[in-house]
Amino acid sequence: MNYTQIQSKKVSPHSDVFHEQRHISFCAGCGHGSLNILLAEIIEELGIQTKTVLVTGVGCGSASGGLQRVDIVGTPHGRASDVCTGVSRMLPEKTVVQYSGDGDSCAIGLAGLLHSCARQENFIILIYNNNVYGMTGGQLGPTTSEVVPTTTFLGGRDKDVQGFPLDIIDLVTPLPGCVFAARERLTTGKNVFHAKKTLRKAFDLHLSGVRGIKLIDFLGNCNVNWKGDRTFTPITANELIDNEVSRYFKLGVAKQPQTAIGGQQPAIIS
Ligand SMILES: Cc1ncc(C[n+]2csc(CCOP(=O)(O)OP(=O)(O)O)c2C)c(N)n1
Ligand code: SF4
Ligand SMILES: [Mg+2]
Repeated sequence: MNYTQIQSKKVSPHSDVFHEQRHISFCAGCGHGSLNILLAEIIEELGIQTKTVLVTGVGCGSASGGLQRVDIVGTPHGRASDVCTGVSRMLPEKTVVQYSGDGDSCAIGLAGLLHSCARQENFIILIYNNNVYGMTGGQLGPTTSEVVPTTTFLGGRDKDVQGFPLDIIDLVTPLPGCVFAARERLTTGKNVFHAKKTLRKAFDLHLSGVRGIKLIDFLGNCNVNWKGDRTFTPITANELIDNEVSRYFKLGVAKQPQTAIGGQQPAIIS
């Protein structure tokens, strides 16, 4: 089948892949919900429900395992890329998808993620980047930007004390085994639809047989735990992403096969 010929539908919560009846543990207005709906829709559109394996990290996004009607593997905190490596090597016919928070993937799980790129493993990585450790209460982490208040550093990152935020796209882009790297934001309806198109690109590339890591970093809010010297509603939290957080984390497609660094083209799986 030529997967790229399948049309992308509008974003809606009605997908057979999405367990609408399940209890959803995400806070109201959290972008984890939007990302799960996008993921379910794309799996449904591509007809890959029975061949998808969703590998969840530890964080608020772990709940995704209860929302998607696909095979699920839960992992210890920070080990999702390593488990994806094992699953995708043992079951190469499956579409393996890592779903992690920024803490899970860019702090405790950073080494596993980077080595997966270096080895040119063959799976898709989705990062929900809310700039904090959301599930444990909103502590500052390596991806916290200066504008996001945290419960441990009330005014957010002070670069004179904590240095600079880590940009995962900058880290993976030079690695030839990472064949697709992009950043999106889950804020307005328009931006969520844009994010869906990029997510679809990553899946299309994967299903067309291009081997390597396809990674998307999704900027999203943690509206309840972004609280330090100020607090937020879902709307003002999303405005902070659009107006300020996205100044620290550049949006858009940073890498795709035509732009592979050093002329090293990714291997094609027949
Ligand atoms: C080895 C280990 N260390 C720490 C924790 C505690 N812990 C659970 S979730 C979490 C952070 C999750 O943050 P993130 O990955 O950014 O996801 P979010 O909840 O923000 O979406 C931490 C530190 C743990 N479960 N296991
Ligand atoms: S704690 Fe934050 S990241 Fe977790 S579900 Fe609530 S708003 Fe989302
Ligand atoms: Mg987080």
